[in-house]
Amino acid sequence: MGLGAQRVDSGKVKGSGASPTHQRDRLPRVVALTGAGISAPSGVPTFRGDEGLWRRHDPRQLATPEAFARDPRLVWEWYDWRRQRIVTCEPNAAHYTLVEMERALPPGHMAVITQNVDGLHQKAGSRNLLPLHGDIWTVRCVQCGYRAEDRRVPLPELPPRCPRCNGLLRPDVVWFGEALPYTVLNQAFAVVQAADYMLVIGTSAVVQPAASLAVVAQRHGAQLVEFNIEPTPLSEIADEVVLGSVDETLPIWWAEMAQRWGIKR
Ligand code: BJW
Ligand code: ZN
Repeated sequence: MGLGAQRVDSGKVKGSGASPTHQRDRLPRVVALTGAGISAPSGVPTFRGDEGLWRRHDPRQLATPEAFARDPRLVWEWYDWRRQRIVTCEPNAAHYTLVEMERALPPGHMAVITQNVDGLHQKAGSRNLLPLHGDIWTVRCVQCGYRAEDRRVPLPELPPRCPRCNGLLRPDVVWFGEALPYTVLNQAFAVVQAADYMLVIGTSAVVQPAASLAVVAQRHGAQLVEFNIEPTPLSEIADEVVLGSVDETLPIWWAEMAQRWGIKR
């Protein structure tokens, strides 16, 4: 999804003085921060852990601007392989639960901040979405800035070339040492500061600045709820840790909360 299509409302509900006649507006503001673990049940490889991509591949050789400058073809072979893995993957119950939450809560009360580049939140139908690390299905020219969606798998030529200036195209993702998209990151900080619930879903919470969003949310009064198959550095400060595969745990958590908040599903 292009940034222009994003609809992010960061207004606060806490202490907003909502009229009792507007019951829906009194429902909490929820933000989800998602990582590779939410897409694991869909068959998308994670980065860290026993089965993770970094077990077999050195991130410095593949996910840095220096690596791309050194060997663009090698970097593209890795991304082309990942695109071939992801293209057949479908969103799972966790992605769809976040869509259901967005539809059930008042407009602007639900946002998804994702570190994932796989496009599964978009495919599931999340609309209020902030992709922090870019999109594996978009290419960008390192020379002239040309940017376009490209869903061809496999790509016919590696590395692909810019149709405008014949410069090198790169995946439009954020590598280590690169700044996150400024507007998206600012919007992310705004929504977490307004959140009543911060759901941290399927991330090892070691990559910055994404992981710090959870801490900021909690400092601004949000309940921090973590969903993961194992503890992370955030678990110690989380208000609740829900262990288990997120495609199973998130739908259950949401069913309980929807009942508590009087939401008909
Ligand atoms: C399940 C599950 C199931 C599995 N159910 N759960 C020292 C200290 C602090 C920061 C730094 C530092 N040294 C360097 C930095 C900065 C660096 C950083 O954070 N490094 C740390 C690793 C140390 N950060 C950056 O460089 C960022 N940029 C930056 O800081 O810029 C500054 C700047 C400012 C101004 C100008 C210039 C620069 C950029 C970070 C970019 C990260 N990029 C990647 C690649 C994206 C493209 C691609 O996909 O190829 O993003 S790396 C990779 O990690 C990817 C992910 O989005 C990201 C996070 O990973 P994630 O999603 O958490 O996945 P995993 O695999 O780690 O975890 C999966 C989890 O799921 C696990 O916990 C499982 O248990 C769980 N799980 N199955 C529930 N079924
Ligand atoms: Zn170009």
